[in-house]
Amino acid sequence: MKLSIVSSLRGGFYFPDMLSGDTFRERLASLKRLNFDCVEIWGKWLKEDIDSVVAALKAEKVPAGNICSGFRGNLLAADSEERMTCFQDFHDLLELAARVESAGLVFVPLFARRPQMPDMSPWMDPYEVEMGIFVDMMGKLTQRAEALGVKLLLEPVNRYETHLFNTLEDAARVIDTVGSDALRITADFFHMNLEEADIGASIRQYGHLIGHVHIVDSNRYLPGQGHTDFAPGITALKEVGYEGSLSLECFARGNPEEVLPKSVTFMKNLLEK
Ligand code: LER
Ligand code: MN
Repeated sequence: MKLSIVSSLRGGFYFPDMLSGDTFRERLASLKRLNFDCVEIWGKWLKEDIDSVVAALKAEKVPAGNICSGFRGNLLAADSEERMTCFQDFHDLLELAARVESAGLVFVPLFARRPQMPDMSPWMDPYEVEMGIFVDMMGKLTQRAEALGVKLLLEPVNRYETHLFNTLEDAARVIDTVGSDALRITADFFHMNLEEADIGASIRQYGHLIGHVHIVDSNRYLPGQGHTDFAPGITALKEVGYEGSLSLECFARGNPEEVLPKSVTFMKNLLEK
């Protein structure tokens, strides 16, 4: 397994950047000093900055593990203009994921606690409309991903962020419906901690579908700064032969320059056990 960390292109994203450096290239240099194996690139500004990103990755000899988000709006927005803009951004981001030679695009299809689509009962309720559109979109996008040799890495998130895919089982079910190897799961320990009954058991059950992992503690701080027992999850990932990356996507409690190296040691010890 490879240890990774999310970094942005122009500073800051969903979480504050923990790597020091004013530019992406400088942050890659910090990443190497901290013994990470690869980087997860936050997708915002990737289209605009692609040439300098490719140059920075090459100059620092840092592989791109994958890219995360960076699309406008929600893929399952009720407003068709927002939905289609987002869908087009997915096409672009898949190409960019291939350009940086990464595994693929990490994404959450909808941040909303209830369905956004109209109720078309008795034909379809809002949830069925959402799922119908999602499966249709995934059919088209997985064809593109297959041609490019990258994956769509669907991330189940907790119920307070989405009503749609909360567990690995939810994601596995739709992957089965779509039926493409280019659609895989991103398993995030923060969300699994809230939604899975037994993280180790879920990983063993759906491990063959896991394409990426976000590693973060119970309180969304760095691994080692909360109360998650990572051992059962890491052991299960080893058992299923997971070879992708574990990417830090979290906040730091304290000065990142001091606490980030401690978390890296914490993670490396867990992985070596
Ligand atoms: C959202 O909570 C999350 O975990 C991220 O990976 C969003 O892209
Ligand atoms: Mn995540």
